[in-house]
Amino acid sequence: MPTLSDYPKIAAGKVRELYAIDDDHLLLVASDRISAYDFVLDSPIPDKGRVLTAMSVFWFELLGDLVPNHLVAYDDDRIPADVRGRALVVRRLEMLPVEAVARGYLAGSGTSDYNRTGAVCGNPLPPGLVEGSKLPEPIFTPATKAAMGEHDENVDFAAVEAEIGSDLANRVRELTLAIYERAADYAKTKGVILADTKFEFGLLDGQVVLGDEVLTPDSSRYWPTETYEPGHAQPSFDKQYVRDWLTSPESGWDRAADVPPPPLPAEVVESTRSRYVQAYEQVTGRKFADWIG
Ligand code: Q0N
Repeated sequence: MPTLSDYPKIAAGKVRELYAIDDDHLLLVASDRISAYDFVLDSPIPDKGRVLTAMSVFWFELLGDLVPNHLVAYDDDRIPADVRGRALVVRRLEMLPVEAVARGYLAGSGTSDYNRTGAVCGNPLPPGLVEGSKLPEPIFTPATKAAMGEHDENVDFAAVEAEIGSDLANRVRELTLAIYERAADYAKTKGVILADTKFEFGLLDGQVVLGDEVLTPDSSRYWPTETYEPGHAQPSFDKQYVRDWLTSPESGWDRAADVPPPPLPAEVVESTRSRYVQAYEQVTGRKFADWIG
């Protein structure tokens, strides 16, 4: 059995890491770390890495007939014991330098762009939309990956064409919208709105392949249908207890002062862990107890 230190680390994000197994294979490891208000918190959420990994696997399987993906194995001798259940063996791809975002609802930076320009990434939208509004149809809203600590920058389709060429740009847009439609339709049957989601694609043997994690709460906005109400920011399915506590007087944290947030109380950690498990079970219809690890 290998250990993680057998593999060179080739990339690290806020909460995930990527290691090289060999020329053709990488190990994508999800940690239990959680970010909120652009900080990585000191308190890990137990099982978060396993929940998000299980969710990615569910979606890779459901979408396999629509788009090829980089998943090779989730239970394999190449996976070190201490990351079993939260690590994937994936094919090494030539990643495209595009954050491929689909939005069916207006939220976050989409709302900001709309309020300034009436459009999001060059997609003109009708007047009168508000934070949380359902869009007339899903739109492709690409972004370019910013350096760590910076925010991704929304760009228009022409910028993607300039970056990767018109044919590839069209293929990425088509795949992004097709995957979003399939996933959003599925989530709707489970009582969940998939407001938006971000994909990363790469090339393998001239084919466009779906990479990264997919349709997790870290890469997507999932809203419970039950409490959906446009006109204000929707409560986050997974992180709302964390946000509410951090911004409550109880935490003693001054968000505006740009100091790191304090550690979370045990009950906030536990309720957040439970929300991740609930999100997994509600969206996938699978029991988290059946996941490996
Ligand atoms: C890859 N990323 C960005 C931090 C970076 N299958 C692949 N082949 C080659 N490169 C990548 C993948 C994938 N997935 C993806 N950087 C390189 C996303 N994160 C992943 C976690 O670590």
